[in-house]
Amino acid sequence: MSSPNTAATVAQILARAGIDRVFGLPGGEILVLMDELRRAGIDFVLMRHESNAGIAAAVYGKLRRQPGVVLTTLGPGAANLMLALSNSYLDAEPLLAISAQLPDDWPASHTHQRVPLLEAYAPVTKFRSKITAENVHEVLPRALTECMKRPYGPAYLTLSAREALEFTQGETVQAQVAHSNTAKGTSTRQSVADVIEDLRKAVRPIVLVGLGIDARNASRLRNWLDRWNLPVAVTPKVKGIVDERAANFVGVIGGMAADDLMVEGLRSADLRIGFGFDPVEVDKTWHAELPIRWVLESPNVDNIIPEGAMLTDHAEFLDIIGEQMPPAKWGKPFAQFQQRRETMLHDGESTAETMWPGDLIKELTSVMPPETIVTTDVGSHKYLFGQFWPSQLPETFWMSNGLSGMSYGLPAAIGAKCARPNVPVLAAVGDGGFSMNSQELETAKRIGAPFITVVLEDRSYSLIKLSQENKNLERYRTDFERIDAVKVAEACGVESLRTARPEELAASVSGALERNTALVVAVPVNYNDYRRLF
Ligand SMILES: Cc1ncc(C[n+]2csc(CCOP(=O)(O)OP(=O)(O)O)c2C)c(N)n1
Repeated sequence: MSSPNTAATVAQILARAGIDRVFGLPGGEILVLMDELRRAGIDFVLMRHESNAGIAAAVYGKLRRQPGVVLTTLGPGAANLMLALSNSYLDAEPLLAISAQLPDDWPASHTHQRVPLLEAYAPVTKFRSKITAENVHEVLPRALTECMKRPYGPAYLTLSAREALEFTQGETVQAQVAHSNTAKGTSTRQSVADVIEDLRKAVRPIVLVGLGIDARNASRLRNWLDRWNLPVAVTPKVKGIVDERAANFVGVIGGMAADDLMVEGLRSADLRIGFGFDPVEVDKTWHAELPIRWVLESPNVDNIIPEGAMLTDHAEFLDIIGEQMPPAKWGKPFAQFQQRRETMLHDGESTAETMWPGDLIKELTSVMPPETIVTTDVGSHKYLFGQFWPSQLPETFWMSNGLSGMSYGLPAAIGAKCARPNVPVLAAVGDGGFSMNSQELETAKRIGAPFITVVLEDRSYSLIKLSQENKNLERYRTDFERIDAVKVAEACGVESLRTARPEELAASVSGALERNTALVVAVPVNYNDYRRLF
């Protein structure tokens, strides 16, 4: 049997690593690889923009506990990956991006579409390399492995159309893509003893859970926190790791709605345990000013290990501590904060023209089951959902909060629906963000990935408009005319309606869930209402 070409070898390695879908947008230089993927049984999810393809792939991958893979052409297609790679880097989502590139021996005068891709993406990737016939067996498995090393993140590879046709030597080995933790620092028993000692002395302790926790440790974590009745706060990206309806849940930290209240609460604590807590999600500086007892199992994003951090295996830690008796009783030291947080959501009402954001959350939670995966875009609506969506289950809430990049919500919903076809998916997006990539509704329809999109319409980049006002700046160039989301959805073949009536929102979403169809609901909101929540 003749040896396979490099493109075929890439496809085989990916297939053996369990990759069944690659997201992307083609160009002439990747057609051979696309064809080899097809032959290897890997579906190519054709999208409308490479950035969206990268976001969808990363969410798909993380939910499947493997790297998501995005494939683009060279030059412009590759250049469109910056946002997705940066998001993967700062939001710890495993993403392998592969782009075409000009062959090395192309004459120097051939500058058409020549961009120094490997150099350009070096600062935002954990590993990058050119793929050749000689190195494919080494660099592709390595790239897959790097994506899954905690903190998860991106790897970037290029393959020229010429190299794709070169024949490879050697046997295709199974790439090892299981996730890996960093080696332990402190002994687990010692870490547990130290934390118990801290807690013995604490009157107002709080556990801050963040991006560095593995979702598979959710039940261990809940067992410990609930049995000991320990107050807990989470960052948006791990919403659902604890049940947010539980009595010991204090709130969401990391720049969401009610953030001043949350920071006041954190300042009033006498012990803050940073359990997998990663400040990449925090846009303020309290994490550097207040003492934190860090219990991490891997470095934080960008390989940062905070001073004095314990590096310890979380599962082992939780198994040991979960069996001990609590060293003290704390009651509900943050009750006042919990009460104030709760009240905020009821501090307004819908009118005939606009829906009060609190009603929006209330109606959607009343009809969407707990296993619903929620994705948000970036803006005021993200603050709303980040703080007030009552997540109950791990891995059911997705937002860009390290990069905080607009245009995340819709493609993230596509990735989530592909990974979990049997659970409802809700994308909550602003009208600004929606206009960045609403064309992907057609993608979702075409590939059979129906989800609910709620577009919060305020005809403005409201978060930025509020910021202008807070800075006493003139309101300048932050408003826009409406692009009718209902018509956009229709144009993509998706059912849609506009309503400011809470009951109509609930009824339409509930109907779409029953029929398992995609739905876009445009909900007019008043940007001023957000003031009462921030
Ligand atoms: C790609 C990108 N561009 C710009 C920003 C800055 N930004 C943050 S929020 C925001 C406004 C978003 O507006 P919209 O999508 O309508 O949501 P809203 O704030 O109205 O809820 C902007 C422009 C960003 N975070 N990401």
